[in-house]
Amino acid sequence: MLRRSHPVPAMRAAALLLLALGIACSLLLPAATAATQLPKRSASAAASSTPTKPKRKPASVKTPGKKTAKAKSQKRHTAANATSKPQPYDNSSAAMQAADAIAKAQQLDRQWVRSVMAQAQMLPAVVRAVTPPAQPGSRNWAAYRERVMTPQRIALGAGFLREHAATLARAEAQYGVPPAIVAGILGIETIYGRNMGNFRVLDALATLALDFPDSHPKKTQRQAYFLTELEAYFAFCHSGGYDPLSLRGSYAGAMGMGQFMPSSWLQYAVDFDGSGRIDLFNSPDDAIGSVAHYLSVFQWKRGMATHYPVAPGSLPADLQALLEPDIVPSFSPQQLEAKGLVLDPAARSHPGLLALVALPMGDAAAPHYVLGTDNFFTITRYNWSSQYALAVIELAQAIEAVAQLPAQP
Ligand SMILES: [Ca+2]
Repeated sequence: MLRRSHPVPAMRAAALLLLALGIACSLLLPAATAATQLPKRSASAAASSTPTKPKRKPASVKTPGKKTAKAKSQKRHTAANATSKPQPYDNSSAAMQAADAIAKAQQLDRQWVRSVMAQAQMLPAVVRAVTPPAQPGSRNWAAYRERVMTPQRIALGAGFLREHAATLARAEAQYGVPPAIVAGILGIETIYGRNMGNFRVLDALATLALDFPDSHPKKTQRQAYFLTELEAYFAFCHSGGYDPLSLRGSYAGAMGMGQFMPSSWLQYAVDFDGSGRIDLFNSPDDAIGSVAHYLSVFQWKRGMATHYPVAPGSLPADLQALLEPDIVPSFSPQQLEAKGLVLDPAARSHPGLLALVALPMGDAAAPHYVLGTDNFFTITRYNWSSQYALAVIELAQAIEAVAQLPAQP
């Protein structure tokens, strides 16, 4: 699902070349970032609220130039948004212009791209999925946690840890990411590959690239992002030998066990089972290696804690300065103490900067706070949400605890 992003202050902003996209990060740049306005998107199939997958920024896609017929077809499609039936793009000049731009940018056969685009459909369900609710609810960490931390997800995760222990250990040795964190991400995203999404990826991306809802406050940015993902999708299918008409994923076009967007698949996925091909749909090994590689690229630090608890009574009266950097680790333990926060011994000796992360608990209760480390921030590069990151971490802890119990016969 599309998630809301945290406004990451520009201070530490540095690298993700996200430019126009909405969600994705781009070239392996480290994370600091310009996330300010970029939402992360991710559209996880299984998680319920927000995650989107990481992604990099795509090479530029040409915006279709001519506008005459385009305006007409856009009008037609906009009208179609109100209907509940899929609308084919075969007579859409905007779709054909996008196809031509994609073919040119990726040096693909123009007729092939056009013929595929002509078979794409505008899906009203996808438009609805990204349309802001008339009455936005307030975020509630407790409710989100309850929704994703189900006994089934924990039990299946313990089984996943055991079954793939060797591969997870190999990924940790190579990339430094603990097995349970990798499993936690796959668990939140798709329940370990059990729910990878059932939208045709072509339709989802075409819909978001061509018919993104006008009511979304970041429509321009998001639509541009999805156009780049649509372009990446064609490149991905062409280079990987996939039929663009057959792949299925989330409503945002995220694919496979780890819900990688096309650009992320192209950039960060790895062949971890040595088959000679990257298959995030059917190869748990490739999914494990790819998730660990992604986190590694985004600066996962081997052996570092993800966060430290914050006792309710340990907060100073004035939190403004502490919360200003949001989830970007910006304060040393000593600086936090100087600002009035009471740290436990582990946090006090943390070798790096920390962020005071507030997780809203709805309108009625005070937020839940944790001190996030650089590794907490890295998890949010997978999906730009502190709720998502803490859910991954807590699921990881839970499945690790269950996996260590004697195996059931
Ligand atoms: Ca493989």
